[in-house]
Amino acid sequence: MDVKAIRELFPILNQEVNGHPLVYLDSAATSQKPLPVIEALDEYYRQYNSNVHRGVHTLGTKATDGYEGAREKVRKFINASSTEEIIFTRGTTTSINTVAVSYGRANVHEGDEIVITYMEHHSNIIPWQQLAKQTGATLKYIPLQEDGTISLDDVRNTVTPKTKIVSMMHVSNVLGTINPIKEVTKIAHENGAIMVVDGAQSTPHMKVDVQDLDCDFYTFSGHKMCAPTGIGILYGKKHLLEQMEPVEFGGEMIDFVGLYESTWKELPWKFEGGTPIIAGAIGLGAAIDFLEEIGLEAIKEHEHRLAAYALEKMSTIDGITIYGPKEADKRAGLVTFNIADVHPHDVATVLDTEGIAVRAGHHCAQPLMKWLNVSATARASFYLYNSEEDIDKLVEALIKTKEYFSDVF
Ligand code: 7TS
Repeated sequence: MDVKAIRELFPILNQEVNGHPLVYLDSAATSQKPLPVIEALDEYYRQYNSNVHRGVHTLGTKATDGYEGAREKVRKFINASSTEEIIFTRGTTTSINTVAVSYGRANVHEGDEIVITYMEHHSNIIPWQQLAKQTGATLKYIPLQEDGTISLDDVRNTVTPKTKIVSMMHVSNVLGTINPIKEVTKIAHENGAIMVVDGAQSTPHMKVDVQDLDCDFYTFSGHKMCAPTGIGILYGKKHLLEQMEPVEFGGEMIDFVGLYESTWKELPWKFEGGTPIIAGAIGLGAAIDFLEEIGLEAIKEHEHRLAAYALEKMSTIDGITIYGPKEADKRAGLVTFNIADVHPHDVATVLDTEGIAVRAGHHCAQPLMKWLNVSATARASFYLYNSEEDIDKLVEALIKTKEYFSDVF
């Protein structure tokens, strides 16, 4: 992969921050956007901005083709069997909430169980807490191994015939752990439960095949994979989506409206109430074209190399604690860490003065922070535009940070 050529396509990276060339290591929060995506949005707004599914005029037809064309690109991208299974949402959070509200309230009852893990993002915890409260179901957690992975034995011990829903992240935004979704799905199905996957941190970085995984729902966000904010995907198996009620009611999602009764459009539109996220979907389509042209395998390989390099270099820093699996092949392209006696917010602030952007905080995973016995951590996350040089700069700045704080205190 030619990182230098790729970087040229991301205009935002070509700038100085606080007098230093920007080193962007916060792609797990949101990725930067390449020219083909920026240009697709520009072209849409300059040349064919229009509402979809209604007008017969030329711009409306073009916008509808762009919007529905993007749905087909998403279908192929995750290998769903039909575009009826691809619902445009605002992002992972909205997608998981849609499943919890629509599937959950209809199928989960008192005495049933919902199973998640200790490593989940708040977006994959709170919708299930709410569902458990509303239905009288029990929320159960699959424990973590010492190294921040899960064991299939623990999955088998936690999931029971009472379990109706298992929901799990594919890749952890804190530990970098890659979870064995295919195997967990099998265990969920053997117990009569459905499998929901939070794919926010997987789809940007690796090939995902929903038919191979056999999961029932798969959710992800466009903004972490080079697309604009405000667009995401809910994939669901057709036979489940067909049974489910819409969550939002209004324009666009209806077939017939009477004074007291209405009927819904067929899939996938019954879940897309209101004027949809047209520009966002077109931008997501352009992002998928861009990622596929480079190749998800090449991106995964590149990030794997960066993670291995970062783990090796960063572990030489005196007083550093790195969280998650120690072996690079068990994890994705991010490294979460703490430096002894320096608060992660101070680490991130000092790094920012060197032009290096990392995230500090609880990363929307407070139960995981509790499990790690910390209140916060710092995190460097990589994407296709990062290089070994970025990691060298990070390590150099971390050593400086440590020295600065040991001089001050
Ligand atoms: N699930 C995981 C695993 C995530 O990492 C995130 C966002 C979400 C769900 C929510 O995605 P959204 O697009 O609906 O907001 N994670 C992060 C992060 O790690 N830092 O900032 C956002």
